Amino acid sequence: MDHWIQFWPRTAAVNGEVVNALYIAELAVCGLILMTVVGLMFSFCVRYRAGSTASRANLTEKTWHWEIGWTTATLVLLLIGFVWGAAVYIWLYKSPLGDLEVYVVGKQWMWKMEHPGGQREIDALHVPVDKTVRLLLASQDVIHSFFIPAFRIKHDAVPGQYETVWFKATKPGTYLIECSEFCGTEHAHMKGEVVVMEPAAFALWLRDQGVRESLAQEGEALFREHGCSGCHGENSTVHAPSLVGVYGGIVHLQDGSAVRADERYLRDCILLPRTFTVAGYPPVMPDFSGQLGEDDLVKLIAYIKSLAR
Ligand code: HEC
Ligand SMILES: [Cu+2]
Repeated sequence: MDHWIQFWPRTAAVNGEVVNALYIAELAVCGLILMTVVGLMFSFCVRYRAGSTASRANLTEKTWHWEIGWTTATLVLLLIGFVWGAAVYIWLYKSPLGDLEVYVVGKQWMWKMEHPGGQREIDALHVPVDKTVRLLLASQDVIHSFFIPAFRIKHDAVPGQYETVWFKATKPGTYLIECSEFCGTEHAHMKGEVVVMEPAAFALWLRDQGVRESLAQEGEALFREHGCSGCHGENSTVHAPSLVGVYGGIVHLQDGSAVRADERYLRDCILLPRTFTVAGYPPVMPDFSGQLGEDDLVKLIAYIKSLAR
C-alpha cells in the first residue's frame, strides 16, 4: 500500500489511538451531514426539474416537528462532540507523573534532550516502549513547537517557562520529530527522530552512553558554584528555606497564595525571586535571570527534585 497517499501518519502511541477515534467520529458525523444535504439537493433538483409535474403550490401546513427534530439532533450531536473532545483535550494536557522524565530544550535550530541519568542527545530521543514518558519542554530563544505526528502530540516550547507533554509509545520503531512553529530560516530542517525501544534494549542504550554524572549530580555542583548552597545549605546562617522535599509539595507564599512546587515554580523561584517569595522568609534571594542558561536550569532543577524527603 506504500504507493498510496497515506490517510494519516501511522499511529504508535496510546495518545494517537485516542485522537484517531475522536477524529473518525467527527469525520463520520460530518460525512453524514454532508451526504444528507447533498442527497436532498440532488433529489430536489430531479423532482423539480423543468417540465416535471411535481406540485409547486405553497406549503399549506407548518411542520414544526421537523424543525424541532433536526435542531435537537444536531445540538445533541454537537454536545457529545464537545464533551468527548474536551475530555480528550484535558487527558492529553494533564501531565501524569511519568515512568521516565526527559528535558527537551528547543533552540534555533535543534532539539536537545537530556535524560535524568545525564545522557544527552541532539535531534534524537530514545525511549522505552509501553512506558509513560513525560517531557519538560523549554526554549532557549524563540517559540518552537514539539511535534511527533505518529503520537499525535504537539506542544509549544516557550521561552521563559516550562511546558509539559507526555506520551506512551506502543510500537518499537523510529518516528519523526518536527518543529511545527515557524522559528527562522532553518525551521524546516529542525527535525529529529524518536526511537522507541524494548525496555531491555533501552537500558543497554542508557548504559552505553558512557555518562559519569547524572543531571542531579551536575546540578549539585552548580548549586555550590552559584552560591545557592551558601544560603540553602544545612550550615547556612542565612534564613533561607531548606529545599529538601520542596518538589511536589504545596508552598505558601508571602502574598497569601499557595502554589504547587512543580518544575515551573522552581524555575520561577530562581529567575523571578521577587515574584515568588516564600511566606516567613526575607526577600533576599538574588535574581539569577541572565546568569543561568536553560541547560544549567535543567540541572539545578533536577538536583532540587532529587532532594526528596
Ligand atoms: C542570599 C541567599 C540566597 C541565595 C544565594 C540563593 N537563595 Fe534561594 N532563597 C533564598 C531565600 C531567603 C528564599 C525564600 C524567600 C524567597 O522565596 O525569595 C529562597 C527561595 C528559594 C526557592 C523556593 C523555596 C521554597 O521553599 O519554595 C528556591 C527553589 C530557591 N531559593 C533556589 C535557589 C537556587 C537554585 C539558588 C542558586 C542558583 C538560590 N536559591 C540561591 C535565599 C537565597
Ligand atoms: Cu523551531
